[in-house]
Amino acid sequence: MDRLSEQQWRDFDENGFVRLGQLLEPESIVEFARRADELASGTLVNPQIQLQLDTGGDYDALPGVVSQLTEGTRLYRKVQGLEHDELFLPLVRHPVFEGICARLYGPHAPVSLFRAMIMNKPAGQGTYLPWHQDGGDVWALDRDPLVTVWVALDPATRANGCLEVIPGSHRLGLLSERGSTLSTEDAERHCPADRVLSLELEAGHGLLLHNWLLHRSGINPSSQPRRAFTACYLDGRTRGVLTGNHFPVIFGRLDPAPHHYVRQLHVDLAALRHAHGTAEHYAHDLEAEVERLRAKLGEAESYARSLEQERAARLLQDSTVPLQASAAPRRGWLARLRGDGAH
Ligand SMILES: O=C(O)CCC(=O)C(=O)O
Repeated sequence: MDRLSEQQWRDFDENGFVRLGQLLEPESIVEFARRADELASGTLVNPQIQLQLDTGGDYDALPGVVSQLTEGTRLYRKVQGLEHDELFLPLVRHPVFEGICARLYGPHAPVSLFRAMIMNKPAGQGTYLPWHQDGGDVWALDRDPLVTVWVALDPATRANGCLEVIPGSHRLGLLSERGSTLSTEDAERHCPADRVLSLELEAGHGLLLHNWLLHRSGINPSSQPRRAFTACYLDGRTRGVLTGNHFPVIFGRLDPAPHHYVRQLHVDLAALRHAHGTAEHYAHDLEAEVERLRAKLGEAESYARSLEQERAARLLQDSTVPLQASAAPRRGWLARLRGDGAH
């Protein structure tokens, strides 16, 4: 696993970004840039890739991502989903990026990919990207992503819309819960002109960016496109809050078995289901018993009424009929009530 030097890590901690030096050979740069253009222009079709058109300036006018642009166009802003492209996948898995993720998320943490894309500023066009941070509620994740890499596929210069950053601004944390684009007040307060640093970069060179670093980029009035590969890596346990799903794991392995806490919940649920079944059964038995006793009570009441009538009739007749004569039916009823007689 390739490693950054301790000095690079100190610079990253201090500034929120660090230069990674040359990561790509000239031949690979040409291949990657060509591939991005082919995917955007439709020469190469991959249904798992998403594309976004450049606006020529206005960030608020950006269209959504689509799977196809006008055939042959070079006026694209984004090619996204590059983990699904066989040429780009090895770049997504670059050993330098693996070492960075191991240092930031821990050597045993699985690491997943939020997105891998080409950000393009077409020659003579480009879309402004206002001051922002890469995190917050708009990202709809259950934990904050920390790390993004950015690799120039063309020389990135002030003239063609290179990245601009406020060094050290990652130490502010996320400026709003919502995240992403800064409010006008925050941009005025934290991004004064004298603190803005343009990160010019040679083609094939890379940057490591903390996701909370305040950054932006401008348009590209030059005659050359400004294409860059960028990838944001997540702690592999991260889930999207809208889907509950994990993201594709790039480094390490995410144990597919549920967490032991979730397993225990399943055990508890099974025990509760069993107890619920037993209680329901017992309740049915009790209800049946109540019905049986109600029926007996009805019988007893009607027998009591018949005795009352008999007594009243006897009184009327002033009869001397011996008591034993009416005992037999009573014994029969008592036997039924106890349940020891024939029904
Ligand atoms: O490439 C650019 O101009 C901006 C990229 C960016 O802001 C990002 O990847 O978060």
